[in-house]
Amino acid sequence: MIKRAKVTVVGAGFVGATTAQRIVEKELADVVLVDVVEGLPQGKALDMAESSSVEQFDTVITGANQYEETHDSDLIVITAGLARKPGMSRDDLLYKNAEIISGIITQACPLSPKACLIIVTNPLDVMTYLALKKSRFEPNRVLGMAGVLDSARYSYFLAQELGVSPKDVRAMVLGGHGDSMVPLPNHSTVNGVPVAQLIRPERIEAINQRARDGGIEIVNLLKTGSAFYAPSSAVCAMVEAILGDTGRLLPCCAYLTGQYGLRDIYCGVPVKLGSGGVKEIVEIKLSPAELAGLQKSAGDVKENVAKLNSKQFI
Ligand code: TXD
Repeated sequence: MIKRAKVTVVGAGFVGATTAQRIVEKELADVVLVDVVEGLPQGKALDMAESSSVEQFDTVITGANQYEETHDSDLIVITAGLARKPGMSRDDLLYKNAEIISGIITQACPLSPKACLIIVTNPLDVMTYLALKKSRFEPNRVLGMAGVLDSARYSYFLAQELGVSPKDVRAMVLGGHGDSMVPLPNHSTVNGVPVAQLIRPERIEAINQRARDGGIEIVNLLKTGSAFYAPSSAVCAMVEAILGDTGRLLPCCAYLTGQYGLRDIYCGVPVKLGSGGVKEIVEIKLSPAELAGLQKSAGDVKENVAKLNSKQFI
């Protein structure tokens, strides 16, 4: 019998539960959904399982408050933590979520020593760095989700501007998952046609800014939480690429060892994803302004890493 892949999703909140739902409905893997709140992961898992005959999947989903059941996972997705409220920056979440991530890594990683980790919790890039240090896994197995989401938002806004199908838009956003993220109109196309040939520069700049503010736009609308439909789609795309060893080239938060002039830091860059996580960090040619934007964004991440260092988290 072929062994089915196993994914642990930590955090049964909006992002975690929706991610779990997408994974089981696509039959990518069996899922263990973990949360500290008693009954929450069990209830959501049972509810999803009860949809299986209607949705036609036979992947198994279970819920747990502890980690025993998660042993030998191929992939661990961490979405646990606090989400932003209006007026909160991603950095406001820093210390609280650092505590949560450290605890989860210490419990989950020894039980699944070969797993890949996908971190989703904000502030994303610094939480991914913390996960690397706490897990002591090889850097290619520890990555963060942000670029797929930021690029998906950017693609949607470009599609709306042009009145074309989002299916035809391929757009890329690099850098940290924060206000200094770097949309790349020069590497964004509509079925191969560069967007710069289709949209005036001032409009492109306005769309770039909307992409940078994409997260807060949703926070301000929802008022009590942050985005989860597009984020869970983005996580699921990464899970599918890793488990299926597809080699998809996606922007992910990856550990840099000199690429783009950056070292010992996590930042959003294009990577080839497959079994074992990051197969290759792809260095694309950036304009001096784009490269400066990427380096500034990585500098912001470094500042947060330094804050965690000063409080002995790392
Ligand atoms: O692009 C991205 N990376 C992001 C990141 C896109 C969207 C959301 N992003 C961040 O994900 C967001 O800022 C938060 O830091 C996380 C989770 O967002 P979500 O919207 O799912 O938050 P919820 O609904 O509050 O869910 C969090 C759950 C909740 O059920 C808690 O009980 C649980 O996390 N939690 C824990 N589970 C397990 N273990 C521990 N220690 C724990 N602490 C809280």
